[in-house]
Amino acid sequence: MIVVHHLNNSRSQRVLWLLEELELPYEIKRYQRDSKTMLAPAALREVHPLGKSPVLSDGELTLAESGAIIEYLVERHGQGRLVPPPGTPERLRYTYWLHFAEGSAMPPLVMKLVFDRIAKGPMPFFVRPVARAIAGRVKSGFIEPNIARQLDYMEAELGRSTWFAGAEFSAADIQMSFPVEAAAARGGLDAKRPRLMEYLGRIHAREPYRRALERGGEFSILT
Ligand SMILES: N[C@@H](CCC(=O)N[C@@H](CS)C(=O)NCC(=O)O)C(=O)O
Repeated sequence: MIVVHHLNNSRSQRVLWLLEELELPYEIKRYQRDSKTMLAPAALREVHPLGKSPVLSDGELTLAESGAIIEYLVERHGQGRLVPPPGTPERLRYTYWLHFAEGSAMPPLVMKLVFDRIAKGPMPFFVRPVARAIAGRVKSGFIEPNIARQLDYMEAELGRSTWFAGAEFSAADIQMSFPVEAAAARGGLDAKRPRLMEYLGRIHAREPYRRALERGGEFSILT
């Protein structure tokens, strides 16, 4: 039986969604973030040493990293669904976006969250102006321009095809959904990039996406 080690409000929502798209049976083992630190509980480190979500168990296998999990599920259980045929330009784009999501898109979005928290977090009053100034410089000089450049690029790519890998919806769209959701939540993505906003709308309208939300429970973007 496939078991998803699922942390509330997290990237593991994508794995539930993929399993719903593939109509595979699965169980959810739930973990709750600490309400103050928002970190995963120590119990998740008993499943995988890094204690991050998602983690997938399938028989003897334990696998972390959402991209690796998605590749595994599609290859092992997908029967050719949600992946373009090998050797096609779409397959290469599929691979590219599958990696881009966590390798390029997420790091500046996570950095933004961290630096926003630094600026707002508790600290002695005399440190606050300095901390805020440093956080502001890093955000305006590095983080936000990177996010904006990536969003412009994604917006342009969605002008080439309906979905990230081509004309067909693929598992790369599931992987890409998280950075696009995160950008809409806190990365400045809005109606000025209509293709990305429309893409989000199309994702949210999918039945398997909705079923995964129902099974996963609360979902809002954190890290
Ligand atoms: N690149 C990893 C990132 C995993 C990750 O950072 N997961 C977050 C949830 S979205 C997490 O477990 N955060 C809680 C913590 O760090 O304690 C993946 O895509 O699986």
